[in-house]
Amino acid sequence: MSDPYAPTADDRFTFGLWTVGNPGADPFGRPTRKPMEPVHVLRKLAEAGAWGVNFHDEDLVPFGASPGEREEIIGRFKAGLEETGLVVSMSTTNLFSHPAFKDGAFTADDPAVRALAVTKAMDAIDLGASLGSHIHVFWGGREGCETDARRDPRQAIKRMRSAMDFLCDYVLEREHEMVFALEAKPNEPRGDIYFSTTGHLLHFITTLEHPEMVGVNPEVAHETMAGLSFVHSVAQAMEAGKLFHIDLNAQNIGRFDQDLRFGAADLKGAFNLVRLLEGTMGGFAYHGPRHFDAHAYRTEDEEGVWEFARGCMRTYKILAERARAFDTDPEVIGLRQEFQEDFVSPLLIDYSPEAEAALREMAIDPDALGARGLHLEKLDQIMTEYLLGVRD
Ligand code: GLT
Ligand code: MN
Ligand code: MN
Repeated sequence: MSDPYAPTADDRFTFGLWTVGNPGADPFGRPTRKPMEPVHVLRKLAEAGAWGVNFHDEDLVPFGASPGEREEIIGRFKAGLEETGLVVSMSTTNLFSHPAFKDGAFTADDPAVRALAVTKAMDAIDLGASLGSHIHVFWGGREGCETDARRDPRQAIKRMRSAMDFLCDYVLEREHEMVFALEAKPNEPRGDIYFSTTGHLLHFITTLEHPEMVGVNPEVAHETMAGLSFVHSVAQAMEAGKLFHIDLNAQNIGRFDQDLRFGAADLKGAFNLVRLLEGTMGGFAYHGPRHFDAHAYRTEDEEGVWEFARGCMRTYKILAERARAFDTDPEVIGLRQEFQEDFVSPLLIDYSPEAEAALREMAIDPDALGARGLHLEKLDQIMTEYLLGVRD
């Protein structure tokens, strides 16, 4: 029998060149793995069953490459895409590595830095578009500070807004079919990063000139670093029609940005996330790329990297299968349906004196409501047993 967990193109699994290509350096130690050629990454990703690939401008074309080198690199990469059938599902701009961006890119106080950042972003957008990307991510890793002594954070917000407005107009002018997905993180590498959570970004987007062109790219690790429920952040983004992209990985609360293999921590959180994305929980599913923004442990050699990549996809598919089983279990359906007879929502659509009167007339006994058991212990235990594989 064929492996039911083998990834297919329909799963839309993607990896960044910087994820599987991560050489294992950390602030205290040098790389433990050799850099990988982008075309080699394409071949190995295709072999593992991924659907797409993502990159920062600099993952592909090193900063400062000559026009000739640039053309040669892009040509080779294009040939690699054709050979493997992988799509470019997302592109992004590296606005954090170069020392020029040490105090921010779009939000920097120095106007020359802001000009450089916007120009670099336009070039990265063009590069992505030329290779088929329809989503451009902005992760403002350096958009923050260690001290608020100089920059008024309101100024930073305004600068970010004008950069986004400018770049949306640029995309429209160039007639690229492209949207933006903004990615939040509370800290690291800056002491504090502006727009620290997905919720902050969801509001910010409503203040843009082209809010329809801009959504979010929540990352498991980043929301978890803030001590928040990733599932709830993603749900809010979906409900707002703003989940344009997602960065899947794993993270323990209170740690540095771990970017662990999907499912390597908080399996229950991952399970509920997959229920949400796959729509087994109810409501609509997410149809965008399922991107693993994670990397292999620093202890691994290249074989370990591909083990890691296969693990991300396999765990997602196992969780999706478990999610379908859980959400179609008659006992689960019964327990979840307890409040199906909803006699209040229709009254709450619009205020009217009649609706008010109807609400006031209901003979509701608060003590009876308070005393009743809600069977969530039972439901949660069933969920645990599905996750542990002892219930089908
Ligand atoms: C960087 C960061 C990721 C972002 C990437 C996109 S850059 O690797 O840690 O979370 O998604 O810019
Ligand atoms: Mn990310
Ligand atoms: Mn991360």
